[in-house]
Amino acid sequence: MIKQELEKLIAEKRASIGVIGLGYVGLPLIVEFGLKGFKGIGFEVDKKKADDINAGRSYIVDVSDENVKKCVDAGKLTATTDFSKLADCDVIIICVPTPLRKTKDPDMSYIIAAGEEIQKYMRRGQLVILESTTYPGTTDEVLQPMFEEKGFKLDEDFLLAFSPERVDPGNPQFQTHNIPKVVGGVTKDSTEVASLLYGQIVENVYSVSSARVAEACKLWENTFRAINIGMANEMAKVCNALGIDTWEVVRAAATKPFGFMPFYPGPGIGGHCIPLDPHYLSWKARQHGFDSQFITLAEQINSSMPRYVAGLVRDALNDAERSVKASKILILGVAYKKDIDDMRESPALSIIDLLRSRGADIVYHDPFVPEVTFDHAYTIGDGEPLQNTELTDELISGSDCVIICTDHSNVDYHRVCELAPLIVDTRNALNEDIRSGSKAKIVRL
Ligand code: SAJ
Repeated sequence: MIKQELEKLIAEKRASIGVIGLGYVGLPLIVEFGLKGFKGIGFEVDKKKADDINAGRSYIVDVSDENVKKCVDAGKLTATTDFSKLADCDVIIICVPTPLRKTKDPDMSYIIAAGEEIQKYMRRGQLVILESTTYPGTTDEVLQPMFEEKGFKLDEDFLLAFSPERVDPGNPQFQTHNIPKVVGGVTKDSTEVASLLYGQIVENVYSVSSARVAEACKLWENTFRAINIGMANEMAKVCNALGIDTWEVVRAAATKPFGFMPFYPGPGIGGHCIPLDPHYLSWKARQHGFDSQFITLAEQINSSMPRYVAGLVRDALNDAERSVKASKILILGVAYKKDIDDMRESPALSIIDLLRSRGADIVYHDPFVPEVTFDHAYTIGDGEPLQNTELTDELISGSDCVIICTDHSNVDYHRVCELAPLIVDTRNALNEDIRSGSKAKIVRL
């Protein structure tokens, strides 16, 4: 049985770690192993990424060049596009994207491609772990047969587990080493060896009884967020209809020291996790004849927010006896959440598209985002790319409406309030102190 062999290699830090996919999950992971003395081989389809890493350069915000260089110089990290080197790895961890198709069905092509590469070079004695967020059953229904059809037997020739990634890019408090790691093997041996492995780099490993439990755990975490954000967005619509300050209500509710967790309304939800992950769960549930209504409803509410915001803008301009058509609109902040540069599924894309389609003249300012393109998969949006515009006094005062889509910290909102005639604030960026001194008419979610 290979369990003992792998346990010895791991305990003695002689296990070589292969990571397929060196993005915001894979790169921090392989560097963490390298810093702890394990030899890592990173597998990428993007040669530029591999070259950057071998040159000691990081392209991921949470990973320093210094740490990449330290691992490379110590011979603990090489990156390659040559997947035949998978045969040299005792452990192989898959960290590839799991996007949705246009039909909102899971796109398993990246996981299958990684599995096929592993299958091609598999040898006796390897532990394979999937980290990519996916529906419960992927590890044992998709990956396990790929390896068994080559004649490899689980527990005798290979081990197989799932461990959800919990990377929160840019989070200063929680990094790889101090985020509890859930680990579930397809077999008991797989769980135990995978848990031993992660225990080398993570302070708290939480083992569960199967890969499916671990897969479902991750989806529960992120579906929880999507549904609660959906509730916050619906509460915003109700509060607006009742003339109640939404943000004051949720701040008051958050004083409850138990049984409540604040979520906040916004212009919609963006990112590569929350808008997508719940659909992996609902898709799998549908395969078993179950329609997960909460996920569907949350998605309907969250994806209605860009149109709701465009309606607030239309009504506010109308009150100023202006039409959306030919209005000069400045979008302040376009990234999908504050203080990052990530545009994936950003609701700002939909808001820009909706207003541009009604003839508005749109410019944006976002200190993190030099250019906005409309080739994103799941948001409304097409048309010409936009370039970041400098936030001058003239730009603000010359706008008919300023929409705060993302509340980046490094914007002077006092100045915006002094100069703008009309502001639609979708993020409560303008607190009471700023609002009190404002000459602008301010509309809030
Ligand atoms: N959002 C709201 N209201 C909220 C919270 C978020 O409108 O109360 C919006 C954000 O503006 C954004 C979207 O939802 O557009 C997603 O925001 P998020 O805070 O969930 O951030 P993400 O997408 O970076 O989610 C990641 C996830 N991490 C992993 O999957 C490993 C998520 O599980 C984390 O909880 C989240 O980071 C986090 O807490 O930062």
